[in-house]
Amino acid sequence: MPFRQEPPRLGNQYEEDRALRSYLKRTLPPGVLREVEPSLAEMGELAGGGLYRAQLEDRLNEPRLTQWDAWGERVDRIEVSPLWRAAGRLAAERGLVATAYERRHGAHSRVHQFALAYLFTPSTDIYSCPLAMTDGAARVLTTSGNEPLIEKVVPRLVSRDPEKFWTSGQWMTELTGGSDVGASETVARRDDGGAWRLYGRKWFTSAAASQVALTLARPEGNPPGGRGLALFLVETRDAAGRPRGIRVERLKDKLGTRKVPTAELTLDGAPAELVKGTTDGVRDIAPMLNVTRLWNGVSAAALMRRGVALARDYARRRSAFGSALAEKPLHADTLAGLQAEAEAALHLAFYAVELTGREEAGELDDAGARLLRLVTPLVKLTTGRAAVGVASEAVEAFGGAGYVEDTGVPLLLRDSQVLSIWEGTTNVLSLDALRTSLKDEGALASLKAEVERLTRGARDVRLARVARAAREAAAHSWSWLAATAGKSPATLEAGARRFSMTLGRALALALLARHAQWSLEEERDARGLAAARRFALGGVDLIDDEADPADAFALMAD
Ligand code: MFK
Repeated sequence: MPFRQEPPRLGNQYEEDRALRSYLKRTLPPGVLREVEPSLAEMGELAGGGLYRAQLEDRLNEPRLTQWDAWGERVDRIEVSPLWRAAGRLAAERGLVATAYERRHGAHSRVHQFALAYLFTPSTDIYSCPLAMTDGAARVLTTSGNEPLIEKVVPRLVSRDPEKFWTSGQWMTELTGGSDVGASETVARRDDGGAWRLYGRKWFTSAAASQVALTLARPEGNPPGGRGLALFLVETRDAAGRPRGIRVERLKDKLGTRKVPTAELTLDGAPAELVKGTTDGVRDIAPMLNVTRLWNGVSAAALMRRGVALARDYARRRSAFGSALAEKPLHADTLAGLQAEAEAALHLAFYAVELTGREEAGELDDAGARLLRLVTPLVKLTTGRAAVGVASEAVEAFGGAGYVEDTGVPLLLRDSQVLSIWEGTTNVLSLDALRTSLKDEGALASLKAEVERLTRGARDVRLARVARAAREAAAHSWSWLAATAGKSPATLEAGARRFSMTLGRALALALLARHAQWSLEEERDARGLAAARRFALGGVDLIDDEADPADAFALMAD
């Protein structure tokens, strides 16, 4: 018999995900878990079965832009791949956005929705992007007080009927700045009938096939900066499917997320409706950013999980030097490190999901809301960076096969790389977390208290070292900020990433410790303990009290 290498296989991605099931068992009341579990098991079956096969078959398909029809008419039609068309239908039917707004299970509805998203995401080539923005738009609109827009658009965004379901874009990025949104140059002008029209160039608009988009523009005469921008809703096409005052100049040729039709757009009199006031657009769109950052965190955890699931299965099917890779201590040790990072990301992202659900259900007090404001960028930046590292290791775990496109494995790395870039890069979010901590000492104090509370319950002696590491790292963030703030703005800014990453990893470790204790007691399972101990080994406290920004500038000099 010639040698034949079995490819990696996936089973039911819900049934096989011990960490997710254990988390849900601890978090959801038994009655809620019983009600939502069938939907998760079905999604898990699809994600490891039909959807995964469709994803592999769809590998070479990409979105297509047709700018002109045969008779010289500008049409700017965007067609997405077959997998994406199927994903759109499925997302509507399974309520990937709707679940959060129907609120059948009150605050727990967000946990249900994001558990579905976590299972759906790795098999649908970042269809989570339009869903994230749609969710963010629904959140902004429902709290906007703009009744006509709420009535017209929100039922579409939260529909379970694929024929009615609309997705929303989030057009923010311009040539002048992806991060510095206040530098936007798009202008809003009233036409003769008094309606708003937008003129400008949007440089990087994800999921450009959406039916509506939230975007920022500067009403003529407004001052520069974020305050001078206003938030608008654009309906992208007329009833015949023609673009409304919008030209799609080209689709972006990106490293990853290649199924996402990301476009450069020219707005040339695009009709738009003001969502709230004529100023403070950045502040008005911020709730959308917080929702999409949540999706980013859950997507990061989900892609990490997929990398580990494939690498773990492959390790059982691949032999080298006389035995299966899974039996090799060093290979097992490497994969265990990835599993610990994935479990940490799961707990961290879902912690923010839980707070969001409680906020929306009116169960969060002011201190909780301020804690969530700080936790959101921490979750996004910590999980986004970790996802890139885990994906790179997962690719390597396949040896040369992981570097070959038709295994489907390289996709993991390419798609993970975006998670630390869009919706705010690691550095921009680190600065956001730093600013929030300086502006609201109470938020940072709540976070430190949360780490202490979570670790206090971790009584098992084997968790003592872990709990101490989490508490000391959180306390170090606090003392570094107190010692540095007001002394040297450059030292403060240069240390923002180490400060934020330390807070993010300290919170993740505290959450792992709390879950490990519960799992030891309730499930008689020591794997949560192993995850916490292993995650701690990867380093938590990254702060350097001696760091001098002059060193960085010296290193960067010619
Ligand atoms: C897989 C799942 C993910 C899928 C989604 C993918 C789609 C990809 C689409 C995109 O990538 S869209 C582009 C995303 N772009 C960004 O995320 C921009 C990153 N830059 C920032 O976040 C900057 O920090 C920011 C633009 C907000 C800075 O702008 P400014 O003009 O200097 O604003 P400033 O002064 O910091 O904040 C203005 C107001 O908003 C302040 O409130 P006040 O007016 O009351 O003082 C802030 O407190 C408030 N604010 C800012 N960020 C907030 C916020 N409030 C709540 N939450 C936030 N996150």
